[in-house]
Amino acid sequence: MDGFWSFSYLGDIDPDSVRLESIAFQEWMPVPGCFDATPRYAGCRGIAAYRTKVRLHPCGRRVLQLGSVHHWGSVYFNKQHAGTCSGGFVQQNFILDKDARGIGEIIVLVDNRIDPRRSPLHLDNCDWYHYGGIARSVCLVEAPEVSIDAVRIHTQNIHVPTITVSVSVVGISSKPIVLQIEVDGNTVHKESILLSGTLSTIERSIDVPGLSTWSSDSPNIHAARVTVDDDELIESFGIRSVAVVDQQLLVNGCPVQLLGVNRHESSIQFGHTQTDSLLIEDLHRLDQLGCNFVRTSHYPPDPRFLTLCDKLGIYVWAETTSWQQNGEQLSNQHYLNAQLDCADSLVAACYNHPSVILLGALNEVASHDVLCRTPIELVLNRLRSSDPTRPVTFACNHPSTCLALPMVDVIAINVYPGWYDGEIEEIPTELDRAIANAEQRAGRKLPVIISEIGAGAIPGWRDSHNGRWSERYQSNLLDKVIRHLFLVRNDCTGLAIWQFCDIRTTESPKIQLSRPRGLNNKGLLDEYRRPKEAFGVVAEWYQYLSGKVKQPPLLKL
Ligand code: ADA
Repeated sequence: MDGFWSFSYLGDIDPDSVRLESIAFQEWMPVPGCFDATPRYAGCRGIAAYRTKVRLHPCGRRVLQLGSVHHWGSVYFNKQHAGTCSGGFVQQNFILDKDARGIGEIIVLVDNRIDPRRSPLHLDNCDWYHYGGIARSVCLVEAPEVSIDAVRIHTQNIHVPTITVSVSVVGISSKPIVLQIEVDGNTVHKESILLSGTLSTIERSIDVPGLSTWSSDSPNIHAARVTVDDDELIESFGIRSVAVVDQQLLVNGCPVQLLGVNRHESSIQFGHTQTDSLLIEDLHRLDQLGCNFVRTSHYPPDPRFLTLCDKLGIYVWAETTSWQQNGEQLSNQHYLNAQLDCADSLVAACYNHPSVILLGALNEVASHDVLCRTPIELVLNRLRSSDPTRPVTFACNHPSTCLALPMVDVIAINVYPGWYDGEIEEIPTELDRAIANAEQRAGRKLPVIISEIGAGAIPGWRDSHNGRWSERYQSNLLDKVIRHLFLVRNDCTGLAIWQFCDIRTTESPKIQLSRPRGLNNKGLLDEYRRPKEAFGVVAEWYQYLSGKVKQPPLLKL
């Protein structure tokens, strides 16, 4: 369904007041795309209407899959309301009338306003621009009455190897259905099954001898083709295990060292929509940096990015949508329900991607506030119960007072010594202090990731003082951080520098006043993905630490 849809910007109105037949669709807008990333609608916040038409085919089940609506949407099929969605960054499915024939009309009303009632996960002080639109692809699925809703595959044992395949089947049938599973073209399982209800989950453990494992160094991907009678679904997967043992994060039983960055899905030209070209450009930049790790901050990532990380062997920390909620916000039931739904959607989006080795949530929430303790526990346990195959964590910026660190599988600390407070010379002491405090609060030794650290640099600002906002200050700070973590301490599991590239930030004055140009300027690249001085410094370090070059960077005087 991707392409140019009819479009009309309706403005700051109540969506319930919209009369579909009165909308004059006189413009065109791309889907996927963010309408407020275009010059004409830059900065606009209100209701936008998208419309497309599609030839319908006879089917037993018709589902509209919206890849990501930002950040509230209301869907109509042939003028009949099909449902609403909110939050963005995750796929939303709408069951449409399967008996409709001929040409079908789909209208999506999209609201990019910040509205805690309709879209509780978005707050106007979150430090990224909340673009609006239909930011990821749209598909119309027309399937048989008995069809496959989802296939989940995880590694039960890397040594045989053995996989567990879980097939969700919708629809009822009076006669047995035939389930068949092929891996890389070879049939590995076939059976007849009598379905027990309108939604059945069939789980089978299957030995697949000879399949090669997935890791960052050898990112082997396999294809599973699952058929149920006339329906089929193909899913890629990898054979790999993830575990925490003492202070180490193990992939396939081997300790990993994570050399990474935080990456927003945001570009100054396309908003949250990532073209194929942008994804490949960013992955080339990650390769130039020598990165083997990306934290997809601060919301569920585009599955297309995960597919590329699977293929290229880049480890991923994926997390729910969240940013510095306080105790009152986090303990609000409406917000918590939205956060738990987001956790379920995150698990569904990441499940078959071997690159995702960590699940996160609740970035920098007020974890020192007793009001946050139970909500954090509920969300982390929801992630664990939905996906027991991956460790869970959250990025904590209260390492000395956090009440939730005993709940994580991996300690992750956001800390900005030398930027928000103190000077570069104090970084080693401050890092050691933060790590010691977090370990004390966690009550046990765990793998430690510095999940955010960095400095702002205005592109091109080179000044003899080499002070804050200069490119030199940023590269000096990061040099000090990496030298201390990996040469002096050499006991950290990983580092995710904040951040990959400069991005537009929220228009909230509270944030804007500390964000020159209206951007978060802590990128190693500018907003057009052009390298700053620090990009080269980090690349020298990561290439050395990953063994690609023999000599460490020279000490900065
Ligand atoms: C926090 C937050 C990031 C960003 C960063 C900064 O750590 O998690 O999203 O806002 O601060 O740039 O200050």
